[in-house]
Amino acid sequence: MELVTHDLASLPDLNEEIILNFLKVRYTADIIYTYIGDILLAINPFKELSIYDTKMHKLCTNLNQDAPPHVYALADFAYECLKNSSYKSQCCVISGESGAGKTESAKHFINHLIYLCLGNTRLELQILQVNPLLEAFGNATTLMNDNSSRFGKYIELSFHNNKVVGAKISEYLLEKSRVVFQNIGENNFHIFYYLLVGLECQSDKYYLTNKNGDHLEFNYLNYFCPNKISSKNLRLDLMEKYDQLINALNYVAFLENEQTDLFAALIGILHVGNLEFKSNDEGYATFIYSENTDYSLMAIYELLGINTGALIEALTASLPTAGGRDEFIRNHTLEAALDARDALAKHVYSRLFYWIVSKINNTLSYDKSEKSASSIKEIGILDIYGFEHFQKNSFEQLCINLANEQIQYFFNKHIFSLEKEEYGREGINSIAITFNDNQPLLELFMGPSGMLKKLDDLCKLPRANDLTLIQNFNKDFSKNSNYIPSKRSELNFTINHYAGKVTYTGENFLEKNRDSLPFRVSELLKNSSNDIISEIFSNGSTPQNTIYSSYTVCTIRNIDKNSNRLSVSAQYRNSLEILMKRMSESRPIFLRCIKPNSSKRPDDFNEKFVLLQLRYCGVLETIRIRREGFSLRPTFQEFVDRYKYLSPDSFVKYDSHTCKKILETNNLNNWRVGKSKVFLKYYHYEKLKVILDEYNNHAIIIQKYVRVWLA
Ligand code: AOV
Ligand code: MG
Repeated sequence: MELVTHDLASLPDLNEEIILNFLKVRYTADIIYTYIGDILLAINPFKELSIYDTKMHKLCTNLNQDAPPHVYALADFAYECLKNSSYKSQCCVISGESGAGKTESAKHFINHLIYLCLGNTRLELQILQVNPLLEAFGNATTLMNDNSSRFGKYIELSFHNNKVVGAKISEYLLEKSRVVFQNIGENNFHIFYYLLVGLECQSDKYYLTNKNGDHLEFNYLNYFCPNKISSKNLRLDLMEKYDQLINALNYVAFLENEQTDLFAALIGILHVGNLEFKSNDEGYATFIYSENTDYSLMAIYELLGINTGALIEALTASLPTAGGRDEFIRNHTLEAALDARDALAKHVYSRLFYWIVSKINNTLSYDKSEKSASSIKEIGILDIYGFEHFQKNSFEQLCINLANEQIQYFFNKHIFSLEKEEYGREGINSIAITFNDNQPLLELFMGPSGMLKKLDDLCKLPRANDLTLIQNFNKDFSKNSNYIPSKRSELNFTINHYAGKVTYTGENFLEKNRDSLPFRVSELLKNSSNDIISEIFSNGSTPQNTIYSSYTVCTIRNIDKNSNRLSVSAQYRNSLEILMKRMSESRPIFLRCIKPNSSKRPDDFNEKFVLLQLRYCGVLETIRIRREGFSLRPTFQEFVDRYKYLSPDSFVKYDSHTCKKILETNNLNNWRVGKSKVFLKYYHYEKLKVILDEYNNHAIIIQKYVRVWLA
């Protein structure tokens, strides 16, 4: 029962100040990992540390007692459990706010698992290439993180005879609105910038320069242009990322023609963003023909493989009934035409993303008939987008924060319920276990008459709009303490999240939830001459991940008319439920990432900022409960081995009687003895230490006298 000084839960005295100071001292010495019992805390260093090398890989194997707290040690523990215990599946839940270091931790965790397998197989190398690939398509620079994940992912590694035999990725709700719009200071998905630089030598093929040879500027990239990159390093960095991307695509078995179609589709999306419309005298949208838009139409024809005349028609007017049986054509307003244009870009991008994920899954899958299912064990790694709080928060932030609420709920349930269970198992009178339970908030959103249900109901009403939605929210939920109507704007509302209050704007909530693509546009894409585009818009081309199947099948029908298509929030809710179920069937491993400051600076430990995170994510509660309860829990054997000299009896056994005798003889109160462990408070430990030291001093003095006497 040695005091492990890098375990917060075993510090003898605990209050917020001590904990913070403890973490700060470690952080200043570049020790970023600390345990709290079984939970690993990681504080983002925002600088390269030499703690991810072969030496550390070696140190963190076979549950080496000398291994420091480290994400490798956590992976090693999971691997040992896989080898030696009956756990069939485990899942590493990585949480923390945006930019705290979740994605980096996930990569280190997987790297170490692969190291431990030591198979050096092609599959292992392919698994390591998945991250750069997914990050190119699913990550972007935001105000909170230069490499922010704009989708959630759960990577499951399958093991047979302790070797990795396959992997599967499930992805969660990509933030597709980023394709067409980014807030000031933010970027589009990384891939676009890699391509613009990487494909420069093939500008003609991909329509990247105009007839005069000038680089084109794209509306969807806020007119970013490779020509204007002033920093040489940035250009080199983008080029390097492009090379890595090609390498990863080759590794994960994307054929050359697939890569060409994929890049063509992506550049095609950028050209879609350059299509321009204006409103005519009757208030209807008309296409603006100019040299630039003509060029983009040509590019779209070649790259996206669709008839551009039909496209302009489909963007400026729609057929109100399925299949166009009705002769009546409804002209679009300017706003509707721009929405249809952007919907096209968003749908193509998100389906390309799911197509990539399913291709990766195909490559990494294993032949299930060969390996008996019962001997397969799994380790899953969950890396979602962290909690977000911007000045303006929209539907996307709501979905992201909701996923974080769900993970927090899972954490609470596991950590605090486990504590209760241990007391129960040991027959100890229950200790008051209180924590900030966020179940009411989840109910507010996900309950049968919760906010998401209301949102879905209104989406089905043609006359409903964002304002009526918020009015409905205010009417139904104002009495809920987690919902605060806005006094400032009638389109806003505030939610009291576990991580703090966030004000959302209801702007475009209905449309984002409907996520509609005009029927005529989806028909055009279905008949595209770009093989990937026609595949992803065709019937039955459902991504592997079942959660999206309903989405893919339904969007090819007439969106306006079909009623059985699941809304975005309904799909999201389903996918979170599936995820939670999967996680609750696994042994969880918790990794909590903490952001030391909000400006991504190294060597800057902002105490207030850290404290807030420790508070809301339940770390302080965990420690408090351990303190109010019994923070030290040696087994009978550990206790007796250490304190046997303090027993009045010369004959000791590893049982409750001996333990009680030692504690009573030494005048200690308030301890408990369970069925296999002794439950002590930190001051018991201190007192026992003093008594033991006295005993040892006496023993030394006596030995000295005996030696003198014998001499
Ligand atoms: P996130 O995944 O938690 O944010 P990342 O893992 O992307 O955060 O980390 C953000 C940045 O912090 C990285 O790009 C690195 O620069 C730095 N960083 C994180 N961990 C380490 C580490 N162990 N060593 C060195 N630098 C690190 V988000 O995806 O936005 O929720 O949505
Ligand atoms: Mg991330």
